[in-house]
Amino acid sequence: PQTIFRKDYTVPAYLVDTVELGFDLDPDRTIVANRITMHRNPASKGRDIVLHGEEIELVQLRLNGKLLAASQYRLTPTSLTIPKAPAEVVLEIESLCAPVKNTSLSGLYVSNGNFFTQCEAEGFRRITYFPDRPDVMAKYTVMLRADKARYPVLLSNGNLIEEGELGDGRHYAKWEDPFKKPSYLFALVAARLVCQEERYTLQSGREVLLQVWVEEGNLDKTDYAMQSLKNSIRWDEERFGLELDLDRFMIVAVGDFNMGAMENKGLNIFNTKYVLANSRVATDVDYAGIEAVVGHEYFHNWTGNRVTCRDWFQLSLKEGLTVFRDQEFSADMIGTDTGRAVTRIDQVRTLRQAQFPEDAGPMAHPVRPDSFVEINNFYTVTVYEKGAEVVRMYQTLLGRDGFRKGMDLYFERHDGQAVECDDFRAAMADANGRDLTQFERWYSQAGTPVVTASTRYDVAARCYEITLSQHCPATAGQPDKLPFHIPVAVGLLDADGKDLPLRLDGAPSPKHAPTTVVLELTQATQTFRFKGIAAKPTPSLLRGFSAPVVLEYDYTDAELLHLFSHDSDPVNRWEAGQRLAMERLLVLTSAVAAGDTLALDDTFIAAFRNVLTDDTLDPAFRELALILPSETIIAEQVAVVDPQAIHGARQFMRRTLGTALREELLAQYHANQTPGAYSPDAVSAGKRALKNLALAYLLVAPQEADLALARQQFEQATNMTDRAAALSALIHSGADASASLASFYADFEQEALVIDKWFAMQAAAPGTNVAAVRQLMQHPAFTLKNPNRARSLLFNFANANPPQFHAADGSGYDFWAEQVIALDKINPQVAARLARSMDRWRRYVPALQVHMRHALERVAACAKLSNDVLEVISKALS
Ligand code: DPP
Ligand code: ZN
Repeated sequence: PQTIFRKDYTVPAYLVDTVELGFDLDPDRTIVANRITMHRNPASKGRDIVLHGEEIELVQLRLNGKLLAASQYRLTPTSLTIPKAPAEVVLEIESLCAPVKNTSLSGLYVSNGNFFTQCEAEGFRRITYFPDRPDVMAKYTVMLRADKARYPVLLSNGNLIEEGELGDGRHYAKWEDPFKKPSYLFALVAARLVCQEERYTLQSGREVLLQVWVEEGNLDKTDYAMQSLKNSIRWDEERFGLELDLDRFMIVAVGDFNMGAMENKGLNIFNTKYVLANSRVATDVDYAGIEAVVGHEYFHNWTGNRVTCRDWFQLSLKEGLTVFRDQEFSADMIGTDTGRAVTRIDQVRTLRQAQFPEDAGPMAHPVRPDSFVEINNFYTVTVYEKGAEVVRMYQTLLGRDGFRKGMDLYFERHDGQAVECDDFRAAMADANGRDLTQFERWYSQAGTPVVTASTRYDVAARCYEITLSQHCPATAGQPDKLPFHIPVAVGLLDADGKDLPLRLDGAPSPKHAPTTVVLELTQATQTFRFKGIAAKPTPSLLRGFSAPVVLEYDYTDAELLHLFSHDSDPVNRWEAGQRLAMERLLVLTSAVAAGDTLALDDTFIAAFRNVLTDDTLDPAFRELALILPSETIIAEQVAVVDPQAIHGARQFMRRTLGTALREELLAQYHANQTPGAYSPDAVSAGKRALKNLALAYLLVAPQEADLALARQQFEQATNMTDRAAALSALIHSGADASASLASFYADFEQEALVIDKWFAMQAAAPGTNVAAVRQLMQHPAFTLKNPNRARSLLFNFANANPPQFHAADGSGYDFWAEQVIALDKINPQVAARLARSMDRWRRYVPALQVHMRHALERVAACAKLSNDVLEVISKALS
């Protein structure tokens, strides 16, 4: 397969002014008529019109009214080229596609009998011939024709301008999008659906129509998505002065979807997982996901749609920025400082769980990649979550107001354009009179920087020095890195745990000295001096996780315990607990591997007890503080990964804590009940989280009473959060949970998203081996064709069940190879995601590596692999 390079970008030879699309929708044979007006791009020397096209059949082609003979154009399986075309062109293209056969869910496809589209990144070319690249922006008019009884609802982007009957039982609807857009934002829906709708008044007084479209039985699950949409609209007005630019905004839920959701102009299409919720079927985590994703897609309307990407290498321009915006939205919706910190801690956990490993593995790439084989493989945690961290750092460096000024300038300069990451950086720099040249390295250099701190206290001078050094490990194609511009927020705690006022040597001293300062590390090594420090303090480094780096500092246990008890920065308070746990988990892991006796010190247990029982702390924070680093995160800390040893160590620690803190856990379990009507608000959700974590700890080595407690919760739960938590705890405890599993299944058989949970919980339980997963695949409810279902069982097994996936005989890897190959025939994008589960294979103990290599080679040897899977597998093996 061909590698595409960022450096090879050229401007399009022709620009499109208008697109008129006509669809005669039929599952087996849809006719697409496409009338494009285009003109030569003065910035290009090209004279050929190059259109993309894939898996579609050309019926006829007219240029400026004249039918073209086959000799007048070149057709390949992926393109249509018209050489030496005139300067002004009207193309009329008729083509055919077969939506019902489209299992890749890219382009126009059928899901549960309804038509949907997904065009990002390169799906539009599977619908019609077109210059399918984001720097070609045009105005679209869309005519949809379909059988009225089967497809009563016909939707596309923008405004409905006409609808009516066609005779023969068919009807039509004509839509017009007043805004220029790239083809990846095109969408249509033809379906039997119903909607919840509402007229909503913008702050400007303009009224807009909001709709959430779902299948008939799901109308009782749309309230939260609608509420989240209204909150998003309000938030973007208030925080960024950005108004909804359309008269109508639609969200449509679909059960078969590769991603979370898609920001098509005015017609967002969503995975049902991020729309449907009521207390019976959705957990607190689901509710939070809906709020975040509804926000995310809505915020794309400005960051992505009004200002879009010049090319797909710039993907983070819209995704990093929009993730940052949805993170800030979710934090503001909670509104409290600890609430914000809790969301921040979640973000740090995601980075460590998924992005740091990616940055250190065979698929490592910069936030703005330099090359790809298949762009769909680059919708990654690096582009999204690390990209969001990069955007967050502007705000950390420039302040909230400075960041807002940069955003304003960005829109002033680029509204209606397709631009680059550099343009965003330039707007931030220019709006604030700052030189952000070095900051560019966050976009161009892959890998997670390591910042090493050392400190020195000078009693006589009452001076405290912090020396920061940085280095970044080599990544593929980038052996040597240059220093990054890293904001490192620090505070200093005195012996009582109070924040010291900070006065930096050489910097102007404000009247009221701050207690947190942002040090800007730009060199390989720099020393910062704090004056007027009366006694040796405890440093709180990288407060708020101010940069996506690994922070190394030789903390003593005493210092960590001090921070864990007192740090005013909740992120670092949490972090101190994670460090205390990690040190011990690493020792325990070695001990398990060596067959030594395992022990956990009382100091550590006491520190956990203190946090668990400290009622001045938010339950949501306490829950996070008591979750141990995951097995994946532990694995990233060791030189050679022995998954069984890591699992054994972590389980030992959980069991020991569960036993030692039994009384306190039970007390918290009872103290954090949430009686009354269910509400997904952060305070209630935090209580449930702490309560259910307590239950999970109790069930690591359960007494009969604990099992009874879990069964009682399972049976009497009035919401899915509590029901699922109890069931999961029961399954993980190793006790016989078959009766509960059966009753859960029977109760929720009709709720696809709940059945996903049923599969997912079993897949992740350490008692579920490969044979059991194969058994679950035989279940009538299992199918590889539905991405959510495939993910619930296969991905959870591969990514969330290390002791079984890494079974010594390699059976987990054989199974993985089989499923990657099977999925690739159905849906390459989903297959390639599963293929990523083997990214870190070279870090495992040699005996496992042999099996892993074998499994990778088995996939690689497959005759017909998609580019998606091929890229992932060949990078893993290279
Ligand atoms: N652009 C979508 C999103 O991130 C994914 N295709 O919202
Ligand atoms: Zn996005």
